[in-house]
Amino acid sequence: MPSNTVAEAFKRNILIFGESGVGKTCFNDMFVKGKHFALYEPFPASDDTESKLISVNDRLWCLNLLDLNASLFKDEDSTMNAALITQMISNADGIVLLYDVTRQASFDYITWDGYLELARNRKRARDDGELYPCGRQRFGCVLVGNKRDLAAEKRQVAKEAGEDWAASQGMNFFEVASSDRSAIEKVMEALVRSIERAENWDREDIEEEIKKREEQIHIPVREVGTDEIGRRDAGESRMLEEKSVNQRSRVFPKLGEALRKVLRKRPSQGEDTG
Ligand SMILES: Nc1nc2c(ncn2[C@@H]2O[C@H](COP(=O)(O)OP(=O)(O)OP(=O)(O)O)[C@@H](O)[C@H]2O)c(=O)[nH]1
Ligand SMILES: [Mg+2]
Repeated sequence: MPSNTVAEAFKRNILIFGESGVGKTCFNDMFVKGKHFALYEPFPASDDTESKLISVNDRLWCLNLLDLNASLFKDEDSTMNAALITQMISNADGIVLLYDVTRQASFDYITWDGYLELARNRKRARDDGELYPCGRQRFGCVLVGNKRDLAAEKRQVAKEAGEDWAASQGMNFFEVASSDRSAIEKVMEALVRSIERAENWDREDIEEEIKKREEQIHIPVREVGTDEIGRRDAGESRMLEEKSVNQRSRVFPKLGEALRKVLRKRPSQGEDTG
């Protein structure tokens, strides 16, 4: 049964990532509020988020949108808070890479240095702590060329360039004008599908990792049981068993929590709508 209440909706964090002036705020506002060309807003504070419900594959998703100005990474005088940026990037379940079809530099940056910044910040979050206990966490991603309405006269980025790069990264590509709400909704639907795929791959990884570690932990117990147990007295073998239980509980809270987090958050494979 499809979810049909806000409480049942799958909540996901979406980051709109692109250089200054590519139209992130307009894109956001058109998707969330259906308003055309909102007022210019500078770099948002961390709580500057917008939510919107969207139905994809008979499920209701609650998308929490945040935008991040990729130009900040180029500005040496930027007062950006590195920890906040890392948090914004690492918390994103899906990312819209946005450029302006009338500005080649905005495409070059987002498909090269900007994209690398995303990878670097995801890595930093992994290395720093327990955010992704199982190694890596994928995110959904789409590439979007904005200001299509200006393309006839001012196009600098060939449509094929966008298509080719997106295909090389295995992501969907769109050209939109941020005045066209239905085009933006199609982008977000594709992003949700991309998030679903990423999450299913993550889930498979985590389950495999748990299985692998479980097998590793079992090996010494079995060896002790067959080869050595006869030579040890009962007290010693009990101690070995206790040691193995402790080992398991040391490993599993972390993995178990990761799996619980994924399962809590994500639709189960069995109920996948395909
Ligand atoms: N013609 C046209 N103009 C657009 C479109 N989207 C945005 N703009 C204009 O582009 C300018 C920048 O848009 P914003 O949404 O403020 O861009 P931004 O990416 O949020 O910029 P920063 O907040 O500086 O990072 C504004 O003047 C918008 O009106 C579009 O699809 N077509
Ligand atoms: Mg803006």
